[in-house]
Amino acid sequence: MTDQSMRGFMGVLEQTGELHRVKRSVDPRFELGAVLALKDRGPGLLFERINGHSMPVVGNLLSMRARFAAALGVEPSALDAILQKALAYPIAPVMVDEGPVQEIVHQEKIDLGRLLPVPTWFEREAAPYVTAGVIIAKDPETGRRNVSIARLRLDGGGKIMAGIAKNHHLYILADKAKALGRKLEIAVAIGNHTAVLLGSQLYLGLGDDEYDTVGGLLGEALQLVRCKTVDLEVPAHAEIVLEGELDPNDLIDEGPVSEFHGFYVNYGAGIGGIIRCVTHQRDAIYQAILPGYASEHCLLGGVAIGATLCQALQRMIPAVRRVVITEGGMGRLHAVISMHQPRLGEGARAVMLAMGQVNLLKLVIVVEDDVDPENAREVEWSLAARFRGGEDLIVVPHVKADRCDPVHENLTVTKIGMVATTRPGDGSTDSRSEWARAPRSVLDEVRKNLTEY
Ligand SMILES: Cc1cc2nc3c(=O)[nH]c(=O)nc-3n(C[C@H](O)[C@H](O)[C@H](O)COP(=O)(O)O)c2cc1C
Ligand SMILES: [Mn+2]
Repeated sequence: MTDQSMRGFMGVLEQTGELHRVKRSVDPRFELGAVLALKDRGPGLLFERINGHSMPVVGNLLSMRARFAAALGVEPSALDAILQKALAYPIAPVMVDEGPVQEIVHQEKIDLGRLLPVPTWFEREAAPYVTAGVIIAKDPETGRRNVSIARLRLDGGGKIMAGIAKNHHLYILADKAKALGRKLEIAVAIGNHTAVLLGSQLYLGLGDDEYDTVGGLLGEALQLVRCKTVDLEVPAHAEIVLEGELDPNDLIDEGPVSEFHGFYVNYGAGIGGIIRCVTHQRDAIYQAILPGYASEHCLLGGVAIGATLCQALQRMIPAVRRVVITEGGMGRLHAVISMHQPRLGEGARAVMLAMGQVNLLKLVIVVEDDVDPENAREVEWSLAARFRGGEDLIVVPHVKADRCDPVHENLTVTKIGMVATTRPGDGSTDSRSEWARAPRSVLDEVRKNLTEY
């Protein structure tokens, strides 16, 4: 059986020297976030002493692409493949009678700010935010489950507020509950296996249960336990679970909140709610994901969006090999698509399909599969070597934008495609796509003996 906990992965990182224990005491108000930001691409950080709390905090666990692969137990080069496999072969979760996440149960006088070391992140954010909380809810009409992250602000005692984008499934479920005159029960799992975090970020359809894809990623059924006070099921090996409800009639103005682009935004009203029960492991570790423009935040979205987009594109264009949602593009806004010997016009078609598929995307670069789409230098080389501005640039103004886009005007943006591929026939009309190299036989011989030079 696979280890379905977050702490199992922390053990793996500790062995490879990629988990650093911070012994110095740290304030959860601004200081902890500042350390995570200044050590953004460093090792995972386990803060053992948090002012005012006995529970430790771990952060920056997934701040590099290779760590996602390590967490899923595959080589970095196999990360795309395991995601594609999980999407193609989901595995339904399984109920178990008990799990470590329910070792300790709190149901009296819940004060989240006291129970949990939730960081306050940025100067203008008014209160602490839970950022790694995977929210489980059920569609009030169909009973189908949904699993996704939305940040939760702590508003005192058991009170919470969630700022959810209107196009996200969780918002749609809250809206359905509102129409039925009901509240929406939620459970929030904190401190999850990477498969659960990635599953929560996949762009599936409304009604598709993200837990099934989590099983696909794990290679086995995700183990769930029944919640104590709500009709929901949570990962048995999570560190912490909050149980409660969102009240879609309780709208609370959020004020400035950070987004993945690194700026503050004012989205207006969020949905209020209440947590009535908290369960956790006896020695629970609180997971914090640095919000704002931070590697882990960007990669979680980017890795998952890239996988679902790649699957969708390959169904329509078999020449598509990989899709990378870049970190410079905040893991949301820019994509590089690699294609194998695309036919004339096929790169442009991939650009249009990608933009249609993922609302957030506004720059799509198509390269050939002889370059590494993860390598920004090679992508730029492709632009310099293969892209002709006059013919290969696609500009589509006034397209509906996501509310998150940092430069949207009235919720529209200009979307851009750049097709940086060789054209069929290029090699025969002139020599510009013929590589200048030593004879093949010499190269092969030298490569064989490379260590001797
Ligand atoms: C760290 C982190 C924080 C996030 N916070 C929010 C949030 O506060 N509000 C929101 O709407 N989406 C947030 N997201 C994005 C959603 O989790 C993501 O788009 C998800 O796929 C939505 O799934 P759903 O449509 O099934 O609800 C966050 C993602 C990450 C990785
Ligand atoms: Mn969903």
